[in-house]
Amino acid sequence: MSILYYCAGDTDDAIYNEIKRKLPTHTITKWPDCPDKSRVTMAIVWQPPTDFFDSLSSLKHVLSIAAGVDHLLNHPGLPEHVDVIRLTDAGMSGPMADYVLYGVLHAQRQMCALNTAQRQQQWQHELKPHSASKMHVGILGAGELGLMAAKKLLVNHYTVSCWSRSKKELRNITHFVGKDGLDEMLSTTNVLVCLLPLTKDTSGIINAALLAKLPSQAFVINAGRGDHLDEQALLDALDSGQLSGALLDVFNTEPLPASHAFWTHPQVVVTPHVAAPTQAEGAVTQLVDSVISLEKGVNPRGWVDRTQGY
Ligand code: NDP
Ligand code: OXD
Repeated sequence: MSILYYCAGDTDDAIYNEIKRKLPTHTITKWPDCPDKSRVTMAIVWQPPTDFFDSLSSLKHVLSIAAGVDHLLNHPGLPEHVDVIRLTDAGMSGPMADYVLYGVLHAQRQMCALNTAQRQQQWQHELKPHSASKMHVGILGAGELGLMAAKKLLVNHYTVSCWSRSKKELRNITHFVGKDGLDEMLSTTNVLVCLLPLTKDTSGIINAALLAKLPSQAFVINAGRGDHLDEQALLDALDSGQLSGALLDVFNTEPLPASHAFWTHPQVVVTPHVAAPTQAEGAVTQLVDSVISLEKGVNPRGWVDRTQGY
């Protein structure tokens, strides 16, 4: 069994070294070092370079060191027959739920307006917090991350709805499916949270038409992928007062270009794709379990449906 590893931006090799320690009898090499590419049957990757898959003629499985697999499914070199496995939770749901709660609190406490008032040295005593139960949070995506965020918000007394592709019974959460369901959810959503995977169906979903369906002065949190959002439409909606603010972790171009309007916009909070970073311990446990399952011919957690794109 020969495994090829590549993790863009990895500075300390913690995941690589730990996988090697836990799989001592496997040949694991870090791209581009690989004595015999034709023997590689598995790859463990995050954002592999364009020529990563060249000459991997025996490759069967690709394991993503991330929950999202758009970096793989949009890769021009990914062979069609190869199975893709992603991280599911692996310690990321908790930090993501915290991030969403932070954004909802930002909206509830009117922090965008208060920050502006502070910079202008204005004592705006009328900028009082909204009541939690009257804050309707609508989450796009009811998967590992969306549901954990929903539960955290419920504990904090917010009114929570979720939208997903398949129907679900969720306790204390109003659940919507389909286009009509989405429109119904949007009509009462004060804080819209995007925790969808990026697929052909979800790309550009947060556009001008969708934003216009939200109540006036709504707030947007995007921690899914940058391409879920039409960035100009968001700026226009902020300018018109349709939106009161946004918390954004992911962008059309990452790192966010220095000239981008988001950096200095008083109603936008920018975070550099750190809402829920891959947690080394959880990731290694899941990646190693997946390798062992695949060797036994058992499908691991996180099996990606390549036709659906997630
Ligand atoms: P899951 O696959 O567990 O959940 C995805 C959810 O999206 C599911 O509920 C699914 O519906 C729903 N969905 C997919 N396509 C559609 C559609 N066309 N219409 C309606 N609903 C749809 O993914 P995770 O929760 O683990 O992760 C979600 C995304 O979060 C990742 O793909 C990644 O892009 C992003 N992410 C961002 C991070 C960050 O730090 N910013 C960190 C980790 C992940 P159904 O339940 O019916 O299948
Ligand atoms: C992920 C991410 O998809 O970190 O895991 O964005």
